[in-house]
Amino acid sequence: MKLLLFADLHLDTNFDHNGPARRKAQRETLGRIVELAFEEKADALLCAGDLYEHDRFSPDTAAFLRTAFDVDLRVYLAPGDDDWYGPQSLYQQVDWSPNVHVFTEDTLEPVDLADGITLWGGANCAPAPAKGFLDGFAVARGGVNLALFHGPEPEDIAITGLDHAFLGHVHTPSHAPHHTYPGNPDPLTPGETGDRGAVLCTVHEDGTVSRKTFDVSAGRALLMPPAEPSPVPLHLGALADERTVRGQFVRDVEASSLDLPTKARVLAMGLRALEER
Ligand SMILES: [Mn+2]
Repeated sequence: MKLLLFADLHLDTNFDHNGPARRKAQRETLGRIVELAFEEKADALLCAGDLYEHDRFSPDTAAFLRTAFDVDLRVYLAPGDDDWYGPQSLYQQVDWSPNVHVFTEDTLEPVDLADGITLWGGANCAPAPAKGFLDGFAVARGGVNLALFHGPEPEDIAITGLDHAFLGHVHTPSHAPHHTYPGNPDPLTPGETGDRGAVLCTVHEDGTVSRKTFDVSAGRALLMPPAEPSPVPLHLGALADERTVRGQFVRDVEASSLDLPTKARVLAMGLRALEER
């Protein structure tokens, strides 16, 4: 069975700069995630919380999410501490399509993913620090047991009888034998690089999981303000001596029969184009 996991998208979050463009890009990232699930023929899509931010979401976001998840694919959503489940939450306001399952209890509840494969999911039900879902939890079923929730790294997953936990909350990706944090797919703060994104998790019959991370970020390019194009160097003599494509270009233009103003224009445009390759 193949499950596509993501977490911590934080739709509608506040950014220091480029806010509107980056919030738009976050939506595009979700679109890419849903597309990827189809491309990779995933059996279900899992979100381990912090899908959006409760304090900032707009009615438009609710409509966007309803449409984004209205697809021919099972979708499981486990509310986190920033998108906690409660009477006022987006999760309750949306009339989800029947393929979407929102976990609503603050203890882990089982759903059948397939014959012999159970997914235990839970919700953060208060705007409090994410809770420890595994405290006192023990699996009461045979077969392969998986979990989906939002919280700090559990100390010992195997002791609960779970084979693997799909998690959100820790934004740095972590792929351990019994748990997976995919990390936030779109950078929220500078320096969030590395192997983060949506993680395709293949669940084997013995309960082990193999993983492949896909970069789905639409917002990364917007993280830094675009660099100013550098001015064209004036010392063409030094450039013409370079044993580079740029040097050859300068020598060819200088040796051509173009008039001086045209040469200058061609050099300026060509050097800029070469620099931007
Ligand atoms: Mn988060």
